[in-house]
Amino acid sequence: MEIYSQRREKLFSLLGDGAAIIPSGVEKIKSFDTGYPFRQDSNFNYLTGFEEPESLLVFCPQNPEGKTALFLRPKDKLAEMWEGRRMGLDKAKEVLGVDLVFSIHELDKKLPELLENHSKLYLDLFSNRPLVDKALRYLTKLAGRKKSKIISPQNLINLPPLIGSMRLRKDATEIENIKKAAEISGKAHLAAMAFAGHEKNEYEVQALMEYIFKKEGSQGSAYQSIVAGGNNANVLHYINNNEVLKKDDLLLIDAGCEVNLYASDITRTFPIGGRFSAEQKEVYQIVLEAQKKALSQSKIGNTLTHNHDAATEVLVQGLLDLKVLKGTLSEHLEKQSFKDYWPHGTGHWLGLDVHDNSPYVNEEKSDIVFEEGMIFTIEPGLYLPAEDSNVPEKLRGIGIRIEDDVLITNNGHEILTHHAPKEIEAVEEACQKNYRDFL
Ligand SMILES: [Mn+2]
Repeated sequence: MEIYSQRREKLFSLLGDGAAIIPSGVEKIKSFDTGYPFRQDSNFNYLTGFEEPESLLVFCPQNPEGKTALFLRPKDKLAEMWEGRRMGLDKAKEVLGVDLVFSIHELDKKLPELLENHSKLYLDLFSNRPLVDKALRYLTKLAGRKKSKIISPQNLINLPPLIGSMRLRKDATEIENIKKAAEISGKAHLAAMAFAGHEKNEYEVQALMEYIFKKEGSQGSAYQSIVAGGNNANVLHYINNNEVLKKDDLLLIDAGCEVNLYASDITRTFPIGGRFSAEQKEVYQIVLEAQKKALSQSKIGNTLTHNHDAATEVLVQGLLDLKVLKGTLSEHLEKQSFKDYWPHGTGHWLGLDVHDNSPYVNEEKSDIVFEEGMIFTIEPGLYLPAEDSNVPEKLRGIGIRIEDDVLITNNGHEILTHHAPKEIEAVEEACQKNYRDFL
């Protein structure tokens, strides 16, 4: 709990005399009266460690009774019998280390009082409209009391970038969680390589991996698994995962689990029949080399753009060598005329969110520079759709991406997803193993 209170102190220093409200995640209906599994909001978790829905954290540094307040569900014997235990107000105050606790049912009454005498209010302005509307109603009420000498917030400021900047550098516990998630995901990818084969279905491979995610102690997938055989790999967010695999195709799998809400994000591409064909090998080597080039840029002082430029140069030269593109490297780089085959970025921040909600540029609009403790992905790919007549015939239908999770260290970087092989020989070897050894 110490770590959460340190984070709150850090956020206070960024808020100055402003107040802030951070709501928990919301339970979402799947159909009629059945819900999706609840997932706590990442920022709320980052600042409290509290797992329950229907909660709201308030920073109110000008409030004389206490500068942090938590609204949460009160104890309720009947509700708890149906839906599960609640921490309750008294225990929450003791365990979570906040100054004040209130029932969530008192929100309309208490929250406006807590916001008094703050000149500005920080909250998520862009992805939680009901909260913004509610806050505006409270502030309208406060602003109406003109003779009361209460200062009421006159400025609304978007909060997530502030917390996002704190979340850029991971502390030891966060790194440990991501490492654990990466290790479990790596094991699932190894099992998938051993298991996949001719006439198996994509969903069988998905089910095996997600079984391993849970069995090994993660809470499950960090994002929807992509299990894409053959030409399906050329649909970047292919999540249907319901087609039959063919032995001469490749299988692209982008799947990772989360541990204590921290994500891992791995992509591997391997031959369903166990051996790469000459053409598949050729394309694979280009993507692998691009990935290594980007990795070599991953050190303190560089940026994600260094990684992207390094990977792009290798990929575009590869597209020229494969005769998918014609012309010169420099003209394609200048015109960015490779996007049909290399359409996405090389990486993103990784953390509580798989695409971690942290800034990519600073206030001067220049790239965020790598510092020790930052974690991101490196995921170059080449996509050569079966339908594209500009692609040499023997290459059509090949789609390859290789993705690792990378931690910046004081002397370079550490690859957190090293458990899943990516060298051609090691991948082919993994395809020969017995998947039962991973269960
Ligand atoms: Mn990714």
